[in-house]
Amino acid sequence: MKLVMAIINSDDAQSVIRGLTQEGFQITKLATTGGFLMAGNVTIITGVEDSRVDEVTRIIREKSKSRSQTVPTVSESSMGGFFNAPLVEVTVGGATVFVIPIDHFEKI
Ligand code: 2BA
Repeated sequence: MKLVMAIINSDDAQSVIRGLTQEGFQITKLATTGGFLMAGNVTIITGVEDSRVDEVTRIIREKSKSRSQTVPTVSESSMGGFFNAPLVEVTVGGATVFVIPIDHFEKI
């Protein structure tokens, strides 16, 4: 058995969750925040049999798109305080997917 943990853009989260639950996967949705952009994203965790891992990643791939985002950078001034530095463009997933082996699974 595996734990699939997927960090998903908030805009794609509903579509991914619908796709997974329609195929019978049980999921837990966590409200998370990316450390770089400090913007909200969604982390989905689902415990699945090894034979269904490919199906989960296929659904996530189909339902999430990568997009370009322009974000302001903030730098510290030598005089103290902060000032706005140039905008930077980053490509944001899509999804970042981890597949983790599970030693033990039990519902109590
Ligand atoms: P954030 O950390 O907010 O990162 C958003 C996007 O900013 C990233 O997209 C990447 O394109 C860019 N980025 C992140 N750190 C950077 C850096 N040090 N320098 C330049 N650009 C940087 P994604 O790679 O698609 O990641 C989307 C979100 O997935 C991340 O949000 C984070 O919440 C999560 N994530 C990605 N890789 C991860 C990892 N190895 N471990 C844990 N979480 C991860």
